[in-house]
Amino acid sequence: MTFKVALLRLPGTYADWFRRPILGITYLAARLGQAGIETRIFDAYFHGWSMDELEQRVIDYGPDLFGVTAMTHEISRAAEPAQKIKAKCDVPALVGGAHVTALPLDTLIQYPMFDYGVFGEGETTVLGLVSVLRNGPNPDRLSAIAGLVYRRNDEVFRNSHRDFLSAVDLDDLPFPDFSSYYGDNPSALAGRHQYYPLISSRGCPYNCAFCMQVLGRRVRAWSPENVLAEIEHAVSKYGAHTIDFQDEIFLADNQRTRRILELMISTGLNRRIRWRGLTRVNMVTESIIDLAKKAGCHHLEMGVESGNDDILADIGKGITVSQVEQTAAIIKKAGLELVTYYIIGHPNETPETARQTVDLAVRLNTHGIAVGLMVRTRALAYTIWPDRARPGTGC
Ligand code: B12
Repeated sequence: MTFKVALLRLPGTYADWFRRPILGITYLAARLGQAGIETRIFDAYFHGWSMDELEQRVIDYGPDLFGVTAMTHEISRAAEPAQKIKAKCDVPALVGGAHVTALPLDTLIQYPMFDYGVFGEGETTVLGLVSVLRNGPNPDRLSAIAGLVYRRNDEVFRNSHRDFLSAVDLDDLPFPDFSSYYGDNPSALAGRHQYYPLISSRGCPYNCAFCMQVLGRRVRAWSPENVLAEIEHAVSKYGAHTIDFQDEIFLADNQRTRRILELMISTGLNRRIRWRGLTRVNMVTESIIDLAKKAGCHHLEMGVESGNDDILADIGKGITVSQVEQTAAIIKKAGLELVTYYIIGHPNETPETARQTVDLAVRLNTHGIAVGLMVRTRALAYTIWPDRARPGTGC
């Protein structure tokens, strides 16, 4: 029996800020497709569709199950297509991503149009759900799917947390499926401002108070060989010339990163592609920057968060202003573009500390900056991650 799944991303809230695919649903599409389940991504943000257009396209596709990806700032808007599509197609609605991961039970209680929610990594959970739904939603079988929250007779149930995929599991995953974005166009990513998003590890070992760790604190990484194979795939399938590493921390002076960079150099990949990615102030050395540059790096981004050492200590960032200045100097001296991120509105922030942050940004004079405004909610991410000492929901 055929079973069709639609995966949705909502229209953007800020015009054209980031019209690029997102990895979460492309991994789900790849995993479902590998299991022979017809899956299509409907990314309204990427295609510039309105909410009405998104809903109509999904209704025309006629899925047996549809799922929406949502961060916290998107969750209330995610309810709208869920309600409308259900009314037309009478099929179950699923929600996944950062918000339901932070608040699995609350999300389903607050948004009754969702029948199911997936918290944490979704690949195995969604496959389990589809295999149950194909034969009718048997409550006993649903309760056995780790990482699932579901509704039965007006009650909401949350199953146990699913273990994160191991490094071996990651290497077994198919490459993300971008076919709903690029079809088979071999020059889809050949345009000047295009790049291929690639994640080479999941998780972050740090414990910054403002950050939500959707993918946990234990870092699990694809093998360097697999990372190189994915880059070759991006080049041959879509004509990619720039790789955007979306790991929470990609560039660090450690053995695995060095191996990836050395492979890029020894295979000559560094002459065919360039790459950009995130790093961390305390993980940069001159030697890793030299190697990164040789391996084709042209642009790095890093979180600075504040220009005040007491605030940096309070938020558990584990860096100081003087370290920030040293690291920025190393990266800029190597001739790489550097973008720095800041937050205004930390707990205990005063006009004076905010001013110190502005002054630091001016002093560093980086290629670009991004400034987040702290928003506090009642949500506590540590309700799910028992190893988390401090609460946070993301900035
Ligand atoms: C790369 C990235 C970006 C990129 C790309 C955006 C994107 N949406 O991918 C950029 C730089 C543009 C970005 C921007 C923003 N981001 Co951002 N970003 C990330 C980052 C570092 C990695 C995301 C990623 O690719 N993960 C890899 C994939 C494989 O994992 P995943 O997305 O979590 O998906 C898995 C599961 O969540 C689940 N899943 C996801 N969707 C669905 C859907 C269904 C139906 C199902 C079943 C399962 C499922 O299954 C997936 C596979 O296992 C995360 C940090 C993190 N670790 O999550 C922050 C993060 C997601 N971003 C965050 C925020 C706040 C933002 C901004 C709002 C910041 C701002 N103030 O402007 C903007 C929003 C832009 C927008 N409108 O899309 C927060 C979200 C917090 C929250 N509670 O919602 C995070 C968690 C950062 C943080 N630690 O605080 N971001």
